[in-house]
Amino acid sequence: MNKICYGCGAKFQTKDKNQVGYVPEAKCEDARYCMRCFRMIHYGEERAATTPKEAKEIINKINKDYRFVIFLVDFLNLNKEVVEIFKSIKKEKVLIVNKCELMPKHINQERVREFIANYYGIKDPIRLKGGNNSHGAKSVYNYLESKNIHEAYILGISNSGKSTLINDLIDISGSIVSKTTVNNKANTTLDFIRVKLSRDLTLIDSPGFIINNSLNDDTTGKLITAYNFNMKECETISLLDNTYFFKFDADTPITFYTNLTAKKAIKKYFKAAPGLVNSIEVLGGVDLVILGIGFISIKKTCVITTNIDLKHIEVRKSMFGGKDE
Ligand SMILES: Nc1nc2c(ncn2[C@@H]2O[C@H](COP(=O)(O)OP(=O)(O)OP(=O)(O)O)[C@@H](O)[C@H]2O)c(=O)[nH]1
Ligand SMILES: [Mg+2]
Repeated sequence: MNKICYGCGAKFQTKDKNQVGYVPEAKCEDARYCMRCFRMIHYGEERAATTPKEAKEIINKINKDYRFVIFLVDFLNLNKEVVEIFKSIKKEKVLIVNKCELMPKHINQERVREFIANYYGIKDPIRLKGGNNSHGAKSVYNYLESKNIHEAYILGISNSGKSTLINDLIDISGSIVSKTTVNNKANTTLDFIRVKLSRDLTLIDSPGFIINNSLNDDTTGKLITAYNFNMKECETISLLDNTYFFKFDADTPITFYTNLTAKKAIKKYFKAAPGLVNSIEVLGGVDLVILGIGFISIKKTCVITTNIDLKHIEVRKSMFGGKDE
């Protein structure tokens, strides 16, 4: 049997219900989707795959190919590792920073684009896209048309919206081909899926890259929310129902951006917080990027102590600006 699932790209198999690509023997002839995708599409089930495809395997394949690359990351998950993966793709490519409609409304997106190019040293074109609807996808469609690109890979970080983009482009092009599976958990797409939208445009969906030092293996892609706090000297905040703690040694306003849901995404914490053994000194106007969780924008210079191992944290200049000394 050589068929692959239109939803996730896994090869069909009829032997093991618990492995990817399973379809019941009786349905095998006509099935377009494996059981896992069928259940995600029709019953809204959220199921992560057990083992994501290796980043190296994807990059090697792409670098041997001739096609253009569209690379997606959502602005919440932009970090050095993602940029390194992007730069390791030695092809003509464009970086699409997605879910930008969720940025605070006062943010000048053109400045964010310039910031990303300068701070991360990206020479390739960068485009900000927002909205999982045809409006956001139309700009990508127009871009491909203007560059005369007829075939492209859609690569990027898991859960960044690659399959959604393909489905929106299917709608825009008026094609009736089967849609790919979209889900708010990571690792939905399991292998490459070639989608021929028209005579002039073929796109290839791909499994997402997973961030190595991510603190979160349940990247449920809910809405990104911004939480504002005024920290006073020696106050502590706890994140995500008392999982992570940050103590500030000086007064500073902060904003925490995350798409993770918790009863208390962030709150002030007045007891002695456990495990505050790692400290970082930051200047005003930086983001503390907590891999897999989001980022905290910090306005003023301070020393922060935390229970998080520093390999999960990156300090960068603030993406949205706003030093407040
Ligand atoms: N807010 C917002 N959500 C989006 C956007 N694009 C996609 N999403 C949501 O992000 C989640 C992941 O979308 P997918 O298209 O499955 O992401 P993917 O990159 O294909 O993920 P994998 O196949 O797991 O690598 C879904 O809940 C989408 O509805 C966007 O532009 N804005
Ligand atoms: Mg996908």
